[in-house]
Amino acid sequence: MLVTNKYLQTEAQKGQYAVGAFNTSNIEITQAIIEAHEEKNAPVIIATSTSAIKYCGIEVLSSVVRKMAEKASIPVSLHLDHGTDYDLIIDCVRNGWTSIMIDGSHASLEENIHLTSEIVKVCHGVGISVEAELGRLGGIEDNISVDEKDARLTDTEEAVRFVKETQCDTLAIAIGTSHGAYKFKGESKLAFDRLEEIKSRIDVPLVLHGASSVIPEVLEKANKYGANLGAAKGVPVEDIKKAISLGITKVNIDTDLRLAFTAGVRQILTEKPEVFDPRKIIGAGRDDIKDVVKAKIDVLGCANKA
Ligand code: PGH
Ligand code: CA
Ligand code: ZN
Repeated sequence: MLVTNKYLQTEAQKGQYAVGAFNTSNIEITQAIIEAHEEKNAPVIIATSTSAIKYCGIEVLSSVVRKMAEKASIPVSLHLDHGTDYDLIIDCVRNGWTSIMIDGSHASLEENIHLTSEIVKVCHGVGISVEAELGRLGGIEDNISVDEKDARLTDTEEAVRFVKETQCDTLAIAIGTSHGAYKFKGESKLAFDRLEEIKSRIDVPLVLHGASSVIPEVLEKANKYGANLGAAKGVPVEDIKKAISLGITKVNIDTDLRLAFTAGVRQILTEKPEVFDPRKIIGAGRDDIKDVVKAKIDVLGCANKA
């Protein structure tokens, strides 16, 4: 069943758990995400970046995710991750996305408010929910490098005004995470006090981007089979749990699936050099992604919430 992020996150807010937003860019990743959630009876957000849509073709990606979602025993949202291009957003609206993220986080506050309000008008007219972003994450964001010094936490007063004026359904905030596999040089350090402050002032459900944990066992396995991912470091599971306890209801995960896929594919290619059937190779990656997604569901607390 296809639903919106607003619906899933409102339910999550009531139940004090979070829904995962997992990025996909092909059939196998989508299968792994949906199968894991069906087995755990958990709701899910399938996230598609601009580059994933370009990689697959918008109609093909829409068909794959929507068809699997319609057949699934759980609620699924098809979500545009970090939408920045008006034409692409309209294309997603026309092609059956149920949720749109408008990322105006790189613009000034005034511009972000203007941009987000426009998208909210379009999307609300057709029953699509809108996630907006305020504040900046460091690291790589959909192939755009955000300078570390530009990374900036969400300002609470700005968030209050932003939500009121834009009427966005959910809000992504910056509390010290970043995209990619190299999030922290030393210890992880999230601004939980800022999250608490924002949560106490606004009612819309909150989103945490850059929430991959760079799971040590997965990293070890990838490296064992020849990967070179030296100082990769993510957000510890305990920090994710704490963020959820303080009001985060959507947790964005892409890097952890990429790492799992890499580990699985490297293992089969190393251990079974006689294999050359793409289904066996990619299928091994799919199996490893599915295991990681199932573990995530336990961290997020969304099992049996479908
Ligand atoms: C994310 C994913 N997508 O929008 O925020 O972040 O790189 O931590 O998986 P990660
Ligand atoms: Ca952004
Ligand atoms: Zn993100």
